[in-house]
Amino acid sequence: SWFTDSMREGRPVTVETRHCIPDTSSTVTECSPPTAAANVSQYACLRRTTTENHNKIFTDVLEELAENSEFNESKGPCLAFRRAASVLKSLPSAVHCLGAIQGLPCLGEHTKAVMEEILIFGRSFKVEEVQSDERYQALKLFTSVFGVGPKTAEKWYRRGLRSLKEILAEPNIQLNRMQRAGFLYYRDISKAVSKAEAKALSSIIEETAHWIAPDSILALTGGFRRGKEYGHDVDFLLTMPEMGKEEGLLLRVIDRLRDQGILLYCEHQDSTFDMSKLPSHRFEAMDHFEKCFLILRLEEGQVEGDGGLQKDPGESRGWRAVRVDLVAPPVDRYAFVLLGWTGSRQFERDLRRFASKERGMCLDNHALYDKTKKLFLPATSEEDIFAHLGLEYVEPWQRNA
Ligand code: DCT
Ligand code: MG
Repeated sequence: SWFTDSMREGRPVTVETRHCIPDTSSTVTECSPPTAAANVSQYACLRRTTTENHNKIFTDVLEELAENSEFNESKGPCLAFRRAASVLKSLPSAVHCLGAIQGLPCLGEHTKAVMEEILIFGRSFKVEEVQSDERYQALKLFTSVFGVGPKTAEKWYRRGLRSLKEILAEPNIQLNRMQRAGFLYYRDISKAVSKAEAKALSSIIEETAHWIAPDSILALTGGFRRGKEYGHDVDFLLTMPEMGKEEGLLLRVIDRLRDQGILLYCEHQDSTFDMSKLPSHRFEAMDHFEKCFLILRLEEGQVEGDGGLQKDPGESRGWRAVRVDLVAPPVDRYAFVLLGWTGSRQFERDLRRFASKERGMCLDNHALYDKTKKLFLPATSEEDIFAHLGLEYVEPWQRNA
């Protein structure tokens, strides 16, 4: 209906030539055969998704619609759009007609209507409507500031504020410390972090951690572990080979970064982890391990190879600010934290959903619990966890769901 509304309103239409006219009723059979739809699972942990996305023209739009639903607190539609995008990301080739998606899981009516618009017109009027919406624009802008979530963004929007400038000029708004840092380094931290920059930061943190404890263990997690070229931050896991020895390590690393003059901002959270309180029954987005959210200063000379430091053209300063997250669990939780922090978010969501729905198990960043046998399943590697779940191992670079 969005699509017919747009036509009725006489909006300009660009028709792109496609392999077939995406009319589901008659031309389906003229399309290239469906992308082995029967083999595509509804669970991202049963799919392999590399960073090579052949269906970006659809997934970008669907993710934007998901974000809009999130702002409207429409949880169902939000999840539906995210699941649909995730399925399309796993396909080995581009979808050229609706026939090719027949039988694929998680593609609902709304998603199909959006895809149809894109196939016929090369654009989505639905998403253009969202993009031109004043509230969506404001919430997207406000939540792009480090430390600003949808709740705060909504509050500012309701006060009639529309730009970052207006927020900074409003005397009655009390920004917290994180938000002040978010505004202060906005230009830098809203720019993507490159793989070369992530590598440089790995070296810095590794050197710092080893200077404090030569046997400390540092692992890259998040998008860069999945092989992404760019990310919004760099995520690490830090621990010690002996249980309990990780206590105090993170604070010492932070102190050392400060002494080196590269700590621009630090929010440290103490551990609230208590094994005796597991398994937790309500779903928790975040884990209870000690962690910190940092902004670090990265020097030009520290970044090797292609492009060097990511900065604006004409920017003369030889450094940039970068967001870095560190989590420091006890070593017996290593595998669960590594798996949880490697993502992607959609992959993690489906891994937990699969564990619960298909195996009667409860998985989070702390542990894997068998609800039938009423016992915790130990793991020292990610492979152990996949094996407990009866899943084929999925490499980090195949988890870009
Ligand atoms: N994570 C999660 N649930 C959350 C937050 C994070 O499961 N509420 C996991 C998934 C990925 C990992 O932690 C790191 O989070 P991000 O840095 O936000 O994700 P990313 O995949 O590294 O993406 P980006 O490249 O944008 O940093
Ligand atoms: Mg990340």
